[in-house]
Amino acid sequence: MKQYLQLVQDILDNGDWQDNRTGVRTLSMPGAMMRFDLQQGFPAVTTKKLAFKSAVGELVGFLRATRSAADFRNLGCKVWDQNANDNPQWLASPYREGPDDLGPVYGVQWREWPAYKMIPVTHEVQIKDAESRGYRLITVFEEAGQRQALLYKAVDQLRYCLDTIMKNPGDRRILFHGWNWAQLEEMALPPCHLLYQFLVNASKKEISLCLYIRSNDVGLGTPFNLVGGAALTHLVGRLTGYTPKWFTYFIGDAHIYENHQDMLNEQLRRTPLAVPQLRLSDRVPDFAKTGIYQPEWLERVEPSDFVLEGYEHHPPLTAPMAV
Ligand code: UFP
Repeated sequence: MKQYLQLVQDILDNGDWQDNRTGVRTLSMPGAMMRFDLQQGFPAVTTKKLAFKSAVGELVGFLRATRSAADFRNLGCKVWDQNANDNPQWLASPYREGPDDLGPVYGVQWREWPAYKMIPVTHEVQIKDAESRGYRLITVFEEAGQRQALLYKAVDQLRYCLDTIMKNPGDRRILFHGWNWAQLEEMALPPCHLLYQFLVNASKKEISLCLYIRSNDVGLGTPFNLVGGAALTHLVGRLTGYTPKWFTYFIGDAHIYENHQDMLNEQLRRTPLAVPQLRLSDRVPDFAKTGIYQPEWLERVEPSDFVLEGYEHHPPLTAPMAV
């Protein structure tokens, strides 16, 4: 994890002070990138104790399209509690449906992105085409003197990615997105890690992931988000028969909160330890061995199916999360 420590050092040395909505200033760097070879091991920080179980619990919650902090807690992940129940802006939001509600965050977008089409009723061929793609006619109404058909479907973007990896691995459009303009204000937190693109090398039987994260808390968020992205690459690789290779991680606003500096300076004084390995339990079907495609394991997988082997770390360090 030298790359992580280099990024921390770079922001501490070259970042600029920025004010932001949380009231806690950050040292910020506009744009950063790290690339990990997953065949060399799993990108786990070793200069403090990583909240691995919590991070894979969050991933499993996303895979199940959960919108409740209670569901995340039941999966072993408490990081959503404050966003659901402590942020005054969200507490006052007309979209919050009660305690623990987060709105249609990440997972909902990944698995159930709400897609609408408005087509003039005279364009029958287009309406038929939309219906053949799974859109359902919701209503017909009058708009600017023309009768319009409104059609809807919930898009399972992630399932679409897996299906495409199986059918057309050379495709350069295997991606899913979290930034849904129509629903941003309905979410406790607009998505940070928001664009995931899978890239397959069919001859080497390798799968890679490019992940774009618009805003990243480098002290607390980055180690956590690296786990989610790398673990997802392993899972998708297992279900489609490819070995994980490159995990490239792009950050828009890479920042260190003022009150995280002591923790990070302590980490910089520590020597990184051996890189651990991720093992997925044998329960999760390996397409390369069975030849049977079982995408329903996206929902069936449990946090305990992700095992970090050979993980050695320095003593735990904590710092407050900005909400
Ligand atoms: N943040 C992360 N990773 C996440 C997540 C949030 O680093 O997965 F959900 C951090 C980034 C930022 C804050 O410090 O939370 C979000 O605030 P904003 O929406 O103002 O960027």
